Amino acid sequence: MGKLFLGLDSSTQSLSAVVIDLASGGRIKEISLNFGREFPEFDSPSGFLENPDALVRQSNPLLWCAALDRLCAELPKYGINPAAIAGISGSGQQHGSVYLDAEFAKNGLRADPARDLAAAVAPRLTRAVAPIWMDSSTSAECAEITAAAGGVDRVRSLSGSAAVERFTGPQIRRFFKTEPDAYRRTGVIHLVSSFLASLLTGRNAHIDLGDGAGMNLLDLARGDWSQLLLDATAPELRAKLPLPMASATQIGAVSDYFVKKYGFAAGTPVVAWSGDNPCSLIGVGGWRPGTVVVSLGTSHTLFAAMPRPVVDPDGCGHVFGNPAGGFMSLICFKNGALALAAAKDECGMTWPQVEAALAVTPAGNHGNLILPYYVPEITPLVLKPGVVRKGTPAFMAGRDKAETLRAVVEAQALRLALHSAWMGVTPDCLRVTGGASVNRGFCQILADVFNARVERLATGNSAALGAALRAAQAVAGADWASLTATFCKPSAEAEIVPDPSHAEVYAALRAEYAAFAKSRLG
Ligand code: XUL
Repeated sequence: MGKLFLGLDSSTQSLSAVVIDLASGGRIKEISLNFGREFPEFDSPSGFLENPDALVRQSNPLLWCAALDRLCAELPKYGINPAAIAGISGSGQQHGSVYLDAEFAKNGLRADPARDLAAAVAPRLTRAVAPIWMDSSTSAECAEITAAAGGVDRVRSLSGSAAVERFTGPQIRRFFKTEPDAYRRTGVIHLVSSFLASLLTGRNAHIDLGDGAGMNLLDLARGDWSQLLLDATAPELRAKLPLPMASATQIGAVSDYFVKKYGFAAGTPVVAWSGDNPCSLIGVGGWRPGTVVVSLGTSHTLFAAMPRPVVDPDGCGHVFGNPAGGFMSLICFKNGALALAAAKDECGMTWPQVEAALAVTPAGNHGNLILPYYVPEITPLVLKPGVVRKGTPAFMAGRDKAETLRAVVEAQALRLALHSAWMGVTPDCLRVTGGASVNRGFCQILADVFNARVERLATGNSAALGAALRAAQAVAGADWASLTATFCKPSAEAEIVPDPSHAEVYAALRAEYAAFAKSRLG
């Protein structure tokens, strides 16, 4: 058997792959296809469809099919022989859902190698769009589910999260309410992760406990759907959901389509896909409690493996399954990469100029603060976007461009610290991953705000790496400790240490930022 394992990551803005070689301990390839650039025909520059309603965010699931085809076709171009791959797993943006008909539910996907995946999937969709994690349009459904299930404490203690707008259960309820006929025709509802896994195997894939916990439907303690939550969400829902399973489950082999069309070996095992945050937890080596991870991707998240589930009394944080067993806690902010890019564009800057702006402005930013809600926010819940400033007249007027950029980054770092207090972990080290982790100035601010060392890994794509490691663990029986010691070593040159004088400034600023946010948001 070969020793190559393929990890895929279908995120908001791209499909990426990481291939690892277990025999040599090397990560041999990283590939990424940006949806906006590579697939302009889907009109989704940032991976989702434009919508005049800022609360509605949906993607075209056929885009994800097209990307999977293209990526498999391109493997040889990157020196990867699909036939040498010994196992595959994957990661998907969390919470998004795909709606398919009774034929798909019964027989899975019969794709013709002479055509493409999108052609096979299109007639099976009962809903042309997939609501994604950026959607905030389901406040009414959250309230209805909460009331029907017996209150917020009940929902939170059962599922690990209060009912929240982007989670799959409230999204399913909205679909049932607005398109009852299409809901009735729906045979199976997949997460992005289980949908992509189903494409690979041609059979309906299980939903893993890591990603399944982001649906407001799973009874975390039992590892099964909660009948109370199913009933509170939509009728006959259990029959439309794949079974939840441990993340390490081998769910089948690659289908004939991938064998005939791309040359994968018949029988190549596919391991259940999970969510991008659970996969990142593995990909940065954070599988056991003790490591706190900050992911600076399209969303900004902070998460950590937890020995036992701890729920957020403020209702913003979540408990998901840890693919290595047990649980992980997480907070998520929607105003991540795209908000920083919006601030950069407003100031007419390039990324090197952003880095320079952070270098010339002082910690604490002369007291200039921003609430950076370029789009509706999740943590805390802000449904009406808007950027609120506090500070000097020049800053208030938007004339201080460098200060504006620093204010956005400081806000992004301060809110990570403030909203993770409920987890009860005081890290002396943060592992930082995701696209913006290459930005040294940003990581210095994180180190100073948390008064903790920042470690960075060689790959920004920890979700795809985590998926490859999960495939290796499940298929080859490799253990987590040695896998992560080999593949997730932080690079010593990339380490950033806190500056004690800056840490003092931020310790004082935390309370001021919290009070500013509270005064504006209630
Ligand atoms: C987590 C969340 C986001 C998405 C991004 O709850 O909504 O981090 O997983 O892909």
